[in-house]
Amino acid sequence: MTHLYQQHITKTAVHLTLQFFLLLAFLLVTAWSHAEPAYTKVIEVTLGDYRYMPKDIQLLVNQPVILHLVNVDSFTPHNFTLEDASDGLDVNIDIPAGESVDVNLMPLVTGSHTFYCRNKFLWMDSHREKGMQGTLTVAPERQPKSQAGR
Ligand SMILES: [Cu+2]
Repeated sequence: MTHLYQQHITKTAVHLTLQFFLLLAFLLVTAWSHAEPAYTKVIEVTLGDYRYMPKDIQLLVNQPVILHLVNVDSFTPHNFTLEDASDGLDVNIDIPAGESVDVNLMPLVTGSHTFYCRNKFLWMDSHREKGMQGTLTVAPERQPKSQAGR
């Protein structure tokens, strides 16, 4: 008898604890999703083995982003170059081996641009010739519903 009673108590306690954690999780998720619009989108790009990952980057016009460039190579320094000053995209930045650099971008015009690594070691092929380049595409802004008819 006593054994059954205790088991019942324990089960109730487990259920209450579970419900508490579910409620907590729900509140956290709700708070998180409401906080989302406040921060600038971060796009992580990995540099290593003469490649960018991803090699295709999609942006929206007039939407600021932070490119988080991570050089995962142990010894090879890399670079990220974009030459489109008129489009709000003018970058030439070195990322030392094993380090990361953040770049703020504000694309002003839609279009497609090539980015690449400027580095070259002695007589060897440049990193770009080894395949270290990619495409950054700026797509039209999503229209707010109130302006859809314009
Ligand atoms: Cu490189």
